[in-house]
Amino acid sequence: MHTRWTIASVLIIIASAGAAGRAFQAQQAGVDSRPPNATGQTPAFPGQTRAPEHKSGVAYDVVTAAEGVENPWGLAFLPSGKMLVTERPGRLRIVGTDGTLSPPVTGVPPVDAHGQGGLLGVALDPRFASNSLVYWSYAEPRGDGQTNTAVARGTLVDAAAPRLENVQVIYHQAPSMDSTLHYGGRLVFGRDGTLFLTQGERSITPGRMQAQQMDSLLGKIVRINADGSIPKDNPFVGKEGARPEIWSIGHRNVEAATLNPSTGELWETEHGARGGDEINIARKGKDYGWPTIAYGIEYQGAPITGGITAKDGMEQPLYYWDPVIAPSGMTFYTGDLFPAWKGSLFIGGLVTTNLVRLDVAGERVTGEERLLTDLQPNRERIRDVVQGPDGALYVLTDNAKGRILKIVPKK
Ligand SMILES: [Ca+2]
Repeated sequence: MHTRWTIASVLIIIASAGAAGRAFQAQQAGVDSRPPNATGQTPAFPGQTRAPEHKSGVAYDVVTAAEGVENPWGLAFLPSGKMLVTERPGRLRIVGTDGTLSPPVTGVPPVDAHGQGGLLGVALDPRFASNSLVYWSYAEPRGDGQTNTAVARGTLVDAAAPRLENVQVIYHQAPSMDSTLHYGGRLVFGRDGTLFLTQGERSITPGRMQAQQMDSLLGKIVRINADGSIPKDNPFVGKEGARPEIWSIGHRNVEAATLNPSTGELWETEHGARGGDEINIARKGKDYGWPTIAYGIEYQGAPITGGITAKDGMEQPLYYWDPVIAPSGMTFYTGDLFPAWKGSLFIGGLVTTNLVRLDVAGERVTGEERLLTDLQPNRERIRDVVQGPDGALYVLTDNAKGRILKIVPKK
């Protein structure tokens, strides 16, 4: 039977081509015009990915606040204005306000610095001014190639030869795995003084499959008290077969987290595979889906698990990227130095070698901007971003000769 081309059908074809064109233009309006790695995936709601580009037009200078730090991973400001910085190979240093590096702080337990492992996140006790306690996360060697993420704390003595005293290991992820990948490692204190640790699932298949298992600490965000004991109001306390440290489940590899200054909730960003980096609000007892649901595809190109992006009982990311940024480090800007950035969410991009700025309205991302794009020629990956007490933004670059960059208003 011949198709009869009527005027009406031609008009329908022209109209639908116009709609496709407009959809393509809408995609082009995001900051990344490359096509997604996964074809045929649909966001769960409008604006879940590819927010429109919003150039804030803020003029800034980038100052090198310190250099010669080896693969810096985490940064915390001391009340003195000095910085505490971790170097992934296993050293903790104090950086003076003039940028001078202290000798390595002694007392740090051994770390396994292969692959993505080493000395990772760092945080000050909320009562640091009176107790001088600092906390750090790291890849813990367990023999026979087995490692796990761990958390230790100690009393910091900031002297000419700085040291940690009364060091205690307060948390070990279990089980240990023969993998050098996906340690997670951000430490964030909640408003109630409990300590969140973001983790990964160690990447290898046996670890990945445990992200949904309640008797495993892989692929979980955990919440502990500052002494390592378990908060009584954790969601799975007293539940048979579930680890009481668990706060939320179904995470792939979380290297960025911060408290939302308006709500006090824990916002986190996690790595996807090829496509599928996510922003989530990690809520008590919730399941963030990995590896059952995911955006993007496997590195080798196959669908992830069943190739589905949504399932009842599993949380949708509030935002995702495909292609990925490889997120590490995040902070909401609350300072006065950059009024136009107040409320923006800043996230470090490892693979994009730039700093991502997002406009956030409630629980939605409404605009995206890429800053520090001139780091690209030297492949300076951004590992962490922290707001300083002066309201400037401080950024760590992940190189053997890494830098601490300070972003200030243009003179
Ligand atoms: Ca997810």
